[in-house]
Amino acid sequence: MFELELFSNASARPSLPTGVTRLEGFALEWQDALLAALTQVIAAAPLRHMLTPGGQRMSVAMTNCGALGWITDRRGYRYAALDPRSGEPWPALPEVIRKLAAAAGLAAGYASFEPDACLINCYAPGARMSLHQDRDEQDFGAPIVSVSLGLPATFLIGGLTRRERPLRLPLAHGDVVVWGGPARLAYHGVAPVVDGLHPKLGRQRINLTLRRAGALKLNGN
Ligand code: MD3
Ligand code: FE
Repeated sequence: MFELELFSNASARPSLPTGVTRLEGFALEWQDALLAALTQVIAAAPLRHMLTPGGQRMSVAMTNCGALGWITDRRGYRYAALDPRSGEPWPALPEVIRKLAAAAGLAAGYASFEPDACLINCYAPGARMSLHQDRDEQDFGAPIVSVSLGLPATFLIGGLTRRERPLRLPLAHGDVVVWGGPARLAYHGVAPVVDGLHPKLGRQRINLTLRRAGALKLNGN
């Protein structure tokens, strides 16, 4: 009758930093079109393990679609219009990814999110991404949208300095997270992916990171 709700849904849920919006299962209704589009992109621009500027091979395999692709090699981190592996432009941003990004942006309060870069990160069991900031983009006013597919993962969300102890945010297949405003430059990472078998993706996790990397468009140009 008068039970205290010690663990109501609201209080059991770790509160997210301002500017972080989690959209649970948001991508599920797009998943088949999304996976078909990814298969095509990866056929044209295969996943590869890039080198950090320090010469370490990244445990995450990557490729890109969209006008700009994020790359790293001995010369540094940057965006490039051409895939260095082929010398060709990255595959175009598939319509389903553009629509998903815009819908997720809208759901998080961003009226017109139009990404020009989609980084595709592929994690095998054990792969991880250490704490870092995303700061290779030209306009930090635009949000970042990330889409998690396949094996579950745990995002590590720190503060604006490396010092802050990161919060752990578990994510499942189909979850979308929008990072903007005061969270845009937060340190973040991905804990080592735990082995498992996803019904559609098998032993892997794929994350799409959608960003506005180039200058923001004015008046639709
Ligand atoms: C942005 N990738 O590629 S974004 C990356 O799961 C990257 O592969 C993540 O970080 C991944 O640079 C998905 C996760 C993320 C988490 C916290 C953030 C992005 C953030 C905080 C501020 C800005
Ligand atoms: Fe990042």
